[in-house]
Amino acid sequence: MPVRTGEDRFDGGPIGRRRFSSDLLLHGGPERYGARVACVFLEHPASLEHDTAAYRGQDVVMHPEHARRIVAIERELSARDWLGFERLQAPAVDRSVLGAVHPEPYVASIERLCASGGGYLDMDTVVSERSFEAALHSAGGAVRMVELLLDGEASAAFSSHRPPGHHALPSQAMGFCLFNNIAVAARYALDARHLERVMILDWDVHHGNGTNQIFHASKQVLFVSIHQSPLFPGTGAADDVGEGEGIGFTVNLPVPAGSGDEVWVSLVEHVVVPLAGAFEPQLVLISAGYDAHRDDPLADCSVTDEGFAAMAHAVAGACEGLAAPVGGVLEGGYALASLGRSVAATLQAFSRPTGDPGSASAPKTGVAPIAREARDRLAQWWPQLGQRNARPG
Ligand code: Q9C
Ligand code: ZN
Repeated sequence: MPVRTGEDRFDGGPIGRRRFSSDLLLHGGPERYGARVACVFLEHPASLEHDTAAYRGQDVVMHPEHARRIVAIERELSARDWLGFERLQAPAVDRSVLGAVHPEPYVASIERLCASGGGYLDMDTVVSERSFEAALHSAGGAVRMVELLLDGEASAAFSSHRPPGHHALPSQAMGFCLFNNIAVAARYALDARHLERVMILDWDVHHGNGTNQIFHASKQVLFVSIHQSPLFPGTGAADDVGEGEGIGFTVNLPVPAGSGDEVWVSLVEHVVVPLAGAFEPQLVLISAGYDAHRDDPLADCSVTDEGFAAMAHAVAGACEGLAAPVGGVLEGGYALASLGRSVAATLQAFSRPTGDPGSASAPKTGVAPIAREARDRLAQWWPQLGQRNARPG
């Protein structure tokens, strides 16, 4: 993979929020798409070496979370000239940064299992010899992305790695996830970079139980998850709203099987975006899974490529209004062609947050009943979402 290291691109240190590296602009960044923003795509070849296939005698049993997912994404982006994104190679995560979420004995246990040739961590979650290396770069990509966003080197970015992360608990792998990449990155933003408010939107079709648990008692992280219910992992009921001083800062938005763009985009436009306006995050991270796609084999929602584009546009537009950088971290998504197209739609929205020149970023959907119910429910903590303040739609 012809990628450059981060080190040889970004050596100038912090140059201020919402300012952009002249180096990136000089080298033909996305300003030719109309927006004066630098956008970065993080990748690492180790993502291709995390082998999840099971070998049963002569037969190879395919696992849905396989390396061709990354290939499919990069093939689609390559065909679109990377949509003006700068490609950077992700470093391995710093062990002490990882340690802020995952205790060292857990990290060491994953390292040992991989070194011994690999094995199963649960029925779904399997590692090979190179999986530990892949996982270090998957977390490292999310952390490097946050560094670039907070240093003003990029206003939007996407970390495209595997294994995914949002099901991982501090000391337990699950649901194809080893380390909770987005939680490690958010923790880094709070602890090392002293941010006070980070918003995480999880639009993977499965509930992000790991992230939900890690920030359950925190009011510094507003965690919002839209997920099919009932479905794996079974958590994420609407009445799980956080605990202690974190009450109201966990927002679960379960949707029934069959939900499509109407429901998903309406929830983003009429619940997630107003929540962002009320919380005023300094950084927005998206657990960007694409398994709510209508073509996905693991779930039963029917979001289209256009639906993912609309969700990304709504979030990116809100971030622009709040002067908050936005970063996507790849989670699930198992229909290869649809995954590639939907990631491309996300990147396109990130690079042009207000859409084509001249077009407004007004909501594209009305307030679906499920979004109305969520607003009513959330108004006790977020009065801006109450009836009195509802826009007609
Ligand atoms: N054992 C992600 O999308 N399926 N993970 C469990 C019953 C697990 C999905 C089926 C699905 C995990 C990152
Ligand atoms: Zn998923």
